[in-house]
Amino acid sequence: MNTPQRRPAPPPPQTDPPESGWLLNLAREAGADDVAIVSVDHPELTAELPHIRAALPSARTLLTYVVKTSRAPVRAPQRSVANAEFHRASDRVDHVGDVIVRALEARGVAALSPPVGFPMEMDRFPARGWVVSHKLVAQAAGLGKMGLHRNVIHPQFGSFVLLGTVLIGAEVLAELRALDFNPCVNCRLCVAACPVGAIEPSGRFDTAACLTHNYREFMTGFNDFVGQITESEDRWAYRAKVGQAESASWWQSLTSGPHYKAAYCVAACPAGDDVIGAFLADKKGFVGEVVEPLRAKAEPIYVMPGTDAEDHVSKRYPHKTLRRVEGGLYVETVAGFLSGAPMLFQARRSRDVRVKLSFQFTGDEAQAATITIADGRLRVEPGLAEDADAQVTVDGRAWVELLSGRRNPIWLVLTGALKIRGDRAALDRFQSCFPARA
Ligand code: B12
Ligand code: SF4
Repeated sequence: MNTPQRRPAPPPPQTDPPESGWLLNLAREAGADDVAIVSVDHPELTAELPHIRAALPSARTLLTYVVKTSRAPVRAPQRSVANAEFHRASDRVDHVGDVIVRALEARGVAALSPPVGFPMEMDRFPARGWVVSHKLVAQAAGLGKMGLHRNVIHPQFGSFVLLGTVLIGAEVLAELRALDFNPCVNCRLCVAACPVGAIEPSGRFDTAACLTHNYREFMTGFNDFVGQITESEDRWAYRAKVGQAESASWWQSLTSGPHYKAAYCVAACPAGDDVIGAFLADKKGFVGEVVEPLRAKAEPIYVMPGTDAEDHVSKRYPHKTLRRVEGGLYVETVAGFLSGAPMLFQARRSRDVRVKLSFQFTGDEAQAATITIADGRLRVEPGLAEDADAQVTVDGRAWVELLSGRRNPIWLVLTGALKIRGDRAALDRFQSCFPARA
């Protein structure tokens, strides 16, 4: 019998530290429209560093780059056109990352490029699922700055860019680029264009509203869609809820890449040297040509009932079809309730509400916390407050099940599983600040 020949072990990789010029050229040749280098130790990246290190413990340097999206398709009211452009650009971002990672590995340098957006770390969902925040890295490296709409605006290409990052396990010496102005011109066209009112002139961003509509056919909407299917007695009940066009749209999303329902904030943005000319030459004409077709489009808009987004669509877009749905961000733990509350809080509806509630959770997730709502803001603090309007003592699991509609509040009170000490109406005031169930 032949004994297999043992192959000699390969020699250890020769580490050949990359020079910045070589790396920047490589990224450009692979398709990046702009690129910069920043150290993982940059002070603006302190909070990102543990996430960077969790992905690549040896990471010392970050290469950050932008890939342009073409303006006309992103601005097209036809979602298929805009989405195809986003998917093509995402593929180009991934391609640049792949070329760089392979070239670095050939030089014996460990590197990886986290995905452009999706797939993400869904076992962590609904908490942070992204590996590295491309926006924060791009900003730290001077590639652009976040505008009012929270996207990074490149000084030349404006909002029409997607971002990528490569984590590199070697020191790369490069001069840090500085961008000493924000290209956002504060025109507020993003505020006017967003169908769910997610962008507020104050700079507050309503993540839950954007997720519910724009990401209807992504992870959050899918959670609710599964519920719509399983809760339908038969096909007629399903069709009454979902309808033919929506079912077909799901099929498209699942087979040819998920469909964003809007990127109107990006489409409307006139910032950036290459973009701003048309806006400066004729502001009214620009709005008529770019923003109005998006505002005028008759289309379904997905909102959670009892939200600022629902009010916004009813008031501003009576010609669009309001679709009241569950947001798909389910609270499954006490920790999830406390961290998710700021995202689900309805700031505009709650402008006049003042309430301070202390919670004593018992059971597996025993802990105390106080939530204060005043002046349209919500604050979560650990511990009980003596001056709270009421104190709720409840088993953590029962509370989470109550929020998801699985438990009846009256039953919980009658059985003593939920006790309220103080102003009982405080709980109703508190609840009015969050979405209702669909
Ligand atoms: C999470 C996420 C979202 C979330 C939250 C958006 C947000 N403002 O952060 C949602 C689903 C709403 C979203 C929507 C969109 N996104 Co997005 N998204 C991301 C992701 C994965 C991380 C963003 C991030 O760094 N957030 C953290 C900090 C830096 O953001 P922030 O604005 O300061 O903070 C807000 C959020 O963090 C949010 N928040 C707080 N806690 C939590 C917890 C969770 C679980 C979530 C979801 C959000 C959230 O509230 C904060 C206050 O506004 C990146 C990809 C990546 N890996 O980096 C793409 C990314 C930011 N998205 C992008 C795009 C293009 C979009 C859309 C236009 C999608 C589309 N095609 O229709 C919209 C635009 C919405 C908007 N105006 O911001 C691009 C932006 C490119 C650019 N020029 O900046 C990125 C960089 C993808 C890429 N590789 O290019 N996105
Ligand atoms: S649309 Fe106007 S306000 Fe909004 S981000 Fe762009 S430049 Fe800033």
